[in-house]
Amino acid sequence: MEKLRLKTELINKVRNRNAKIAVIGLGYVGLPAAAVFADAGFPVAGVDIKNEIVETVSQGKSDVKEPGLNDLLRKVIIKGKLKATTKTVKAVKKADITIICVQTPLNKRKQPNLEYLKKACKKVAAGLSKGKLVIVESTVPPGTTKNMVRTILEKTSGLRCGEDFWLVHCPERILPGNALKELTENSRIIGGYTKDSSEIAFELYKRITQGTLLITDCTSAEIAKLSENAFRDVNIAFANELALICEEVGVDVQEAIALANTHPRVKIHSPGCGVGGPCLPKDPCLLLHPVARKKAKFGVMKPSRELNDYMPNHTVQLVIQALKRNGKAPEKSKVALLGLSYKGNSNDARNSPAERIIHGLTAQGIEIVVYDPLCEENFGSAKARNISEAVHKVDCIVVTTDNEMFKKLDLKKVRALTNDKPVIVDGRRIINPSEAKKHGFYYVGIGYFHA
Ligand code: SAJ
Repeated sequence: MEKLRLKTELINKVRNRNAKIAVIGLGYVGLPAAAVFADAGFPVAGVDIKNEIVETVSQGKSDVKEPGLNDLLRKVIIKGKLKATTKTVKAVKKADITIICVQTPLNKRKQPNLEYLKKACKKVAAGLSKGKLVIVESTVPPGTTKNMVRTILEKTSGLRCGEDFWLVHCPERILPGNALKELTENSRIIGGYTKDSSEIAFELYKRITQGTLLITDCTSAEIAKLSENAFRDVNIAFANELALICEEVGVDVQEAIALANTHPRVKIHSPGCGVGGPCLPKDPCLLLHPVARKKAKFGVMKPSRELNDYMPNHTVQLVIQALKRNGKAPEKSKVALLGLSYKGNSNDARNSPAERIIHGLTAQGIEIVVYDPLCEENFGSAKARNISEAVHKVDCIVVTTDNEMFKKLDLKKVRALTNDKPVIVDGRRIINPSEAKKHGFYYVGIGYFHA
């Protein structure tokens, strides 16, 4: 009876938007989530162990570069709906609902490092009391919520999951760079440890998103989340393998994929010079974690990951071959690399293929100048202030992201600034090969390599 009373109480608080929320981890996932819940009217405590983050957020600012996020933060901080703090246990004690959004990176051996999550869970458990809901939004290996998270919460608090408190895995699904829109529009998967857990979380997420709310159990939610990114990674690997085949047989992979994609049930992704970011390179490894010792049977996701990981090296090889074919010694050549972020039109340099390409080219003694007006990173290379400065007296231009501005390069103007016999290595296939050739470039692209 008490359980039902506590559940009804919490649901009513959620419906009245006065359920207090603590969001643990104010990074790329937690901070936009905290701001959106606060904007929906909930009193939110944003918790981070880093003082600098708490200070910045308290001033209504953030280092997480998401369009619209600073404006929203300012609004909810001024309204008093969002307060940032370093005190996890205190914030959890006051909260009715705690949402864990800490990072779950890979270690050097590409195994999940769950230390941040464990520490967060211990602190959450120390502040836990009856009638509360704990939500894990962090991306985790299958089984983590119902095993590791539940066990830590129960052991440290002495409470029983599903009886005294509720537990849900509600994976984040936001596209970095479009977080606010996706948080309020995307469908969400609600993986409850019990039916009651899902019911309460359903009421909560209904208040921030117009998307459909899909109810399941914790582990199905974990697998679904991981498979979204693993599917994308495998699909891109397939496109990359096609690109390598096309380079061998002298076919343009872009044309081949466009033709194949006219079939109503085919949707091949785009090949490229690498797959970066915080999610795609990591999530297949988390998904494979439970079967890590049975490697032989699982031969799709791991080789796909390896192929995608190889693409920056392949791009380096294309640059070297193209320079040599044009009578240029790599160690005496200068390359302009356009695009530093991990994907186009983004300022985010996490796991960027550009970094590996820069290191590979530098190792060959190639001089590099980088250019990306959207991204602050330079990966240790000289950085040009504009495109003219970038391509001045270079032997080769390597395109690493599909930024809108790189698609509109004035090839005639660029050609007038480069050295003789210039090369373009198009890592994103955004430059028209005929146009490039017309303006006197030797054009090489992923999936378009002519010996
Ligand atoms: N890429 C390709 N070819 C493609 C598509 C992408 O080479 O056809 C490359 C991009 O250049 C980039 C990398 O893949 O380097 C990843 O970019 P992305 O746009 O696929 O995705 P992310 O990492 O920014 O965000 C993904 C999204 N997942 C899916 O679209 C299935 C997002 O919705 C997730 O919320 C996010 O991961 C996450 O946080 O898990």
